[in-house]
Amino acid sequence: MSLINQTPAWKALEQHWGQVKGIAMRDLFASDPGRAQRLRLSAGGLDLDYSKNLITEQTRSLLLNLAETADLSGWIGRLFAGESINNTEQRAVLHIALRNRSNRPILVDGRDVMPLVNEVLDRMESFVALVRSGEWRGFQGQPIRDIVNIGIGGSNLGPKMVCTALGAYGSDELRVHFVSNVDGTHLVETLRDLDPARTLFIVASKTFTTQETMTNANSARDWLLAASRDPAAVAKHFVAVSTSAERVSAFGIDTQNMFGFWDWVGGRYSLWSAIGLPIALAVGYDRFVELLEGAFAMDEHFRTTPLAENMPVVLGLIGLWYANFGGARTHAVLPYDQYLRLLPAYLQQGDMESNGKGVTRGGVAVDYTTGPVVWGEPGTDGQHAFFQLIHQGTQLIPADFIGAIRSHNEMGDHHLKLMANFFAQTEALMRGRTTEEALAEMSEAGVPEERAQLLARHRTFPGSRPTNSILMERLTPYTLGALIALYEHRIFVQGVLWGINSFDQWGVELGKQLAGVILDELREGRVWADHDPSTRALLEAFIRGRSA
Ligand code: G6Q
Repeated sequence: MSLINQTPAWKALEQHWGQVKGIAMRDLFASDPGRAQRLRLSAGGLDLDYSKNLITEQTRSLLLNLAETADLSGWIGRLFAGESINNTEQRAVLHIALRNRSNRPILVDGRDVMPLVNEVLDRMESFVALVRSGEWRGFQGQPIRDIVNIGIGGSNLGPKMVCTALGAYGSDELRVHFVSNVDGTHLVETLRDLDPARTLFIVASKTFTTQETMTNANSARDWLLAASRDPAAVAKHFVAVSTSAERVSAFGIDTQNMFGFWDWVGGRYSLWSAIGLPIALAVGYDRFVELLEGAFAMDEHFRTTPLAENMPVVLGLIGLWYANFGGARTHAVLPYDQYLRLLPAYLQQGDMESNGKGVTRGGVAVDYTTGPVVWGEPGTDGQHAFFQLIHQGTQLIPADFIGAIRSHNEMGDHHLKLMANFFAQTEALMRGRTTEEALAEMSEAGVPEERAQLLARHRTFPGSRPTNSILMERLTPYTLGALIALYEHRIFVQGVLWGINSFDQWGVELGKQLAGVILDELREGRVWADHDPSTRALLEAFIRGRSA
C-alpha cells in the first residue's frame, strides 16, 4: 500500500488546512450556536467536549474519510480479534483481554486466553487478601506494612501512576513505593525508613533480565538478608511478576509466589495484568476490578461505536489533524487534578514509545510526522509556568484539559477555584483577545493612551488555540480505567493512520544492549573498546576521577 500521505484523502486534508487555518475559532461558535452541543461525546463515565478545535463539519468528514482510507475499522476488528498485529514481534496485542469483563472468548493461535487471565486474577485476589488482612507474615511474624515495587518502564509507570491517581482509596496501613532507577539513590532513599521485617518486594519485569530491575532486586535482597540473616526470608518478602518462570526461579523467588502474564501484553499496556498487583494491594482487589471495568466500558465503546461518534477515534483524528496538517510537534496533557499528576509522564511512555516510529509496518521510511512529544503538568501549576507559550508563543500546541466535577478533598472553595481556572483557560485559549479588546480594556481601566498603545500588541492573544475538555463526575477506579483506555486507543488510532506498528519498541531494545561493553570497561578501569574520541575522553575522565 502507498504511504498514507500519497492518498487523495490526505491531499484533500492538506488543501483543507489552507482554508481553515485562518478562521477564528470564536467565529465558528458565533456562526453555529449548536456547535458546542454537537461536538461532544460520552463514554465510560467521561464527557468530552471537542468543540474548541479548529475543525468544521467538512474537516470532520475529511478526517473520517482518511480513517476509512486507512481501514481503521478493519484494524479495530483485528485488534479485538487477537490477530498478530504487532508484526515485527509476531504477537497479538491483547491488553483488552486483561479487562474483558464479558469473558467473551478471545483466541490466540486458536486458544481462548480468558481462562488464563481469570486464573491470574484469582491468584491476585487471594494474595491481596492475605497481605491486606495481615495474614501474610514477614520473617519475624509481623504483617506487611510497606510494598516496594521494583520495575522500570512499563513495569513501573502504569502501576505508579494509578496508585497515585487512586491515592484517595489507599491507606497508611499499607504503603506502596516504587523503585525504578538504577541510580542507587532511588533504592537507598526508598528503603531508608522501612523495616525489612515488614517490607514486601514485588520484582516486576516481563523479561526478568532488565539491568536496572535486576540490579535493584539484588540490592533489595541483600538489604533483607542483612537484617534477617536467613535465606528463607526471601520467600516471605519477595514475589515476582514476570513471563519467565525460569528466570524468577533462578533469582531465588519461589514460583508459587510468581504472577504470570504473556507475551501478548506489551510493557506499556500491562498495568491491567499482574503488573497491576501493587494497585490491587494499595486500593484492594475490588477496586482493581473497577479499574478493569472502566477500561472495559471504553473498550466496548471503541469496538462498537461508529467512527464519527467514537471518542478515541475522534481524539486520534483531531491530534493527527494538528500534527500532520497544522505543524504541531507536541501535545499537552493538563490534568486539573492533583491525583493525576503522573498522567502526563505515563502517557509520555504510552504515546512516544508506541508512535515514535519512522518506518511503516512494512519497513518503508515515512516522510510525515508521526508521534508528537507528549508533555504536561497538573493545573493550576502549569498556568504559572509554561501556559504563556501556549497562549502567545509561536507554536501550535493542542492540549487536553482533564478534570472532575467533585473532588475527593472538598475544602472551602478550593475545587471551585481549581475548575474555574480549567474553564477560564480553555475559554481564553479559544477566544483570545483582539488588539481592540485589549485597548478597550485598558481605556476602561484608565491606562494613559500612549502606554495603552504600547502595551496593546503585548496584551493581544491570537486565540484559536485548540483544546479538548474531558470531564468526569469524580476520579474513581472506574473513570480512571476508562481514561487510560481512551488514551491507549487514541494511540492505536493514530498508529493505524500513520501505518506504523505502535506495539514494538526497538529503540528501547537498543538501549538495553548498549551499556554492557562500557560497563565492563568502567569495572576494569580501562577503555579498550572502539569509541568515538568524545566518548573515549569522557570515559577516561570518569575512570581517572573514580581512581583519584
Ligand atoms: C514497554 C517497554 C519497556 C519495558 C521496560 C521493562 O512497553 O517495553 O518500557 O516495559 O523496559 O521491561 P521488563 O518488564 O522486561 O523489565
